Amino acid sequence: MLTTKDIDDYHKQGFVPGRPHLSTDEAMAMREACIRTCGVEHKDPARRQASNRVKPYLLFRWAADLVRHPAILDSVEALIGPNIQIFHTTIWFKEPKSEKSVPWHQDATYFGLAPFEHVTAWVALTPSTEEMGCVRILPSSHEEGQLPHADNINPNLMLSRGQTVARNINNGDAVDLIMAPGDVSFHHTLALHRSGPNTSNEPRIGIGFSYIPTHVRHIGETRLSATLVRGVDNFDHFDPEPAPDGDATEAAIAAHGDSIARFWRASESIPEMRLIH
Ligand SMILES: O=C(O)CCC(=O)C(=O)O
Repeated sequence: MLTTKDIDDYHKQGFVPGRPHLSTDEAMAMREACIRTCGVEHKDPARRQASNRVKPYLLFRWAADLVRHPAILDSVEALIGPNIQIFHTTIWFKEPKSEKSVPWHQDATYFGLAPFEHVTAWVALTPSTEEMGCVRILPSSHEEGQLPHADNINPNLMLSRGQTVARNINNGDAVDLIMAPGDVSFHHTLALHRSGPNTSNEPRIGIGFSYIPTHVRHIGETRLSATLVRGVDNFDHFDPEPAPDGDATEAAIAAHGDSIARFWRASESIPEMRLIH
């Protein structure tokens, strides 16, 4: 799926723009399943993210299949090697005419992972254009290392405290990742990115899959869980997670609840991770 140039560009620029990975029919089916199961938020007032939009691959069969999609994993393997775990997942759901946006940030700020080898695969289930608030990325920003972030309280920012990188960014230097349904883009965990409001009459839905090589570990004291999706795990840094045996079955709800509770516990013990992403 990725060319040699794409792989070189990922290492030099910190991202690969959208490339087709799912057929139109697959993207349509995934979009319908996503709206059916996650269109309505299951909101815990104490949390910013609706629980069904975090790690849905533990709750719903469609998401479990999507994180294991062979074409996506082939591209991830080309970027981070053959032994791959999925560590986290967020559904980025922007309603039509939504003011919601995401400020400039680095994913690494929120995860507490070392070394910095995590890649986010962003899967478009709808078109994602500038008008719809597509992801915008700053080339080569991953080479600056972990940067400090500051809070910016604003309910329309999709990160919990609107945490924004404490650095001026010239928007003119950034690149819009314009995507069609079924396209997947890839960004490095230190790449600075943001997204604007959805000014269109259509929803904009993308899912960020956080993949890590099995040697990457979590630096906090809480033992977290992850799912091996390709290769072997010779490190045992995470507890294995069960794949859902159906949609939101009792067992799936229990496994999902356990995984996200650990993630939230960890996020409270590491200052950066309090700002769950
Ligand atoms: O989908 C968006 O608008 C933001 C995505 C994002 O920040 C991410 O995938 O890390």
